[in-house]
Amino acid sequence: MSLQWYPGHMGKARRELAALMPSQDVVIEVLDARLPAASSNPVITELRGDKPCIKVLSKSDLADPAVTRAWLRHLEAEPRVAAFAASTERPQLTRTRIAQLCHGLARHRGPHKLVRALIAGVPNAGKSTLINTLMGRVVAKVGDKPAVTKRQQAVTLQSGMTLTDNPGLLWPKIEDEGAALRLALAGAIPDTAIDYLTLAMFGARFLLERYPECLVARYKLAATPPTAEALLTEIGRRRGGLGKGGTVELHRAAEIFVREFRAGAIGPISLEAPPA
Ligand SMILES: Nc1nc2c(ncn2[C@@H]2O[C@H](COP(=O)(O)OP(=O)(O)OP(=O)(O)O)[C@@H](O)[C@H]2O)c(=O)[nH]1
Ligand SMILES: [Mg+2]
Repeated sequence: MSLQWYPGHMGKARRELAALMPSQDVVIEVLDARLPAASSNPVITELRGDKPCIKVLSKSDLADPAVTRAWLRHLEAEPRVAAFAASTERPQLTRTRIAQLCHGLARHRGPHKLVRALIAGVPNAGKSTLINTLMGRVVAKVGDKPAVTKRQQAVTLQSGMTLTDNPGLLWPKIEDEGAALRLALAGAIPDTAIDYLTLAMFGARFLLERYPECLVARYKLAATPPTAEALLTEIGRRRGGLGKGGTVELHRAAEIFVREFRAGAIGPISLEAPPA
């Protein structure tokens, strides 16, 4: 299975990003902390070239802290890359660290030059939220679905630094099935492009293997269910995923599971670990 979701505005967004890139000092690539590899966009890597980059692991409150620490070490080892785990729970820390990292990475511009940075990443990663956090007020529309931002938006921080928000960008064909499913499970691909049952079966299998204790606690299970289907059946029973006659409708249980995963209700979970 490969996944294709490349609406018209994304081709335009790619061209606008390419046009903006030469004038920028720093690229802030926003990755989803739960899936830093799958949410790393090869188009952005290519357009960036060897420009300095801050890889922001956003939504780190939703990810497994130990895995996030391992990702930070892994990403920091890349040349001209600084990495930072951000969460809306700690806005002041985000403002301070991003300012420090931008000035450190753009040192070559000289001490009195104002830094220009662009923010890019896959849809729904938290780019516009980051720009609002850095501005200290709402300047960009955010929303819990992909493709909320449809055009570039430049703002100037109090420090004089300029920041440009960009629409979420994917690439025309996501060949890696696991990566496509992780992106969709995290909400980077709209729910119309892939069905809940496929997503939930994938997510349930992964969680049963890696985070069974989170499932047992969240759904008050007596024991770890033996299969993904058994887990969804249990969730359906407990969360009102029942159809006529009281039988569990798996697709309803699947939607409940996907929504609870996205909201972080099952626990802080990472879908990917860095290579050993
Ligand atoms: N839990 C949590 N949610 C976050 C965080 N940052 C952003 N979000 C949520 O993630 C969703 C997407 O945020 P946006 O800032 O709109 O994402 P975006 O990358 O600009 O998305 P597009 O413009 O659609 O590409 C929103 O519901 C935010 O509230 C965070 O640190 N923690
Ligand atoms: Mg946005």
